[in-house]
Amino acid sequence: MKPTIIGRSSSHFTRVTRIFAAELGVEHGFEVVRDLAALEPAAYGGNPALRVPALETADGTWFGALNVCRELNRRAARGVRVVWPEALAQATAANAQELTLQAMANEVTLITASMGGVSEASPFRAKVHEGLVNTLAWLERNLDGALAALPSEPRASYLEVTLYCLLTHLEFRGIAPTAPYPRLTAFCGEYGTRPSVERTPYRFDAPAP
Ligand SMILES: N[C@@H](CCC(=O)N[C@@H](CS)C(=O)NCC(=O)O)C(=O)O
Repeated sequence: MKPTIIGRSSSHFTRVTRIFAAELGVEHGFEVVRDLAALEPAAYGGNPALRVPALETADGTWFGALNVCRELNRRAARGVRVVWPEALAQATAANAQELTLQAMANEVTLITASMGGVSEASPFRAKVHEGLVNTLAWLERNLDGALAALPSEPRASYLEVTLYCLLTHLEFRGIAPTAPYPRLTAFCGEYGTRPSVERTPYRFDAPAP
């Protein structure tokens, strides 16, 4: 049985796993979760948190992007050097990773809040949005320092993949413009030329019939 990524083509956490699979050369299937309103874990590969992505394998199912990427790496035949979050032993790089993941979570909160009819003027949405925008400004100032702390290429780093998926998703979903951040925009331009990225564009999957 080929491992199968369960997720959505429009999801940034799912895209992280699809990019990793391509970077590591792991053959896999892709199963789309068509109804995010579903309340049964079975609709999400068994994830009781009702979230994507998951990775279904003959040995078990892995919940969450980082878990999925680690399992893909264990299955990889290609010897790619992977830089995991815990390997970031320098403050700027470690903080860039933390802030990138938090910003991805903020984005999920904002999308869910808007789908749930929470007003844009609500203090709840304002704080989540402000935290996101502050984070983008921090990343703009600190990206070069963070990247300098990574081992030299070739590499697949969780930091770069998550950051790329965050920044492009902000534009895709219209959550916050990235044009005001030239360094982040340049990073996306450079990283976006990788075949793993070109093969996994964001798009909205067809809804359940
Ligand atoms: N900690 C999880 C977060 C996953 C997550 O928030 N996924 C979003 C999609 S990008 C989701 O399932 N959203 C559906 C919803 O909230 O209804 C991970 O790292 O994979």
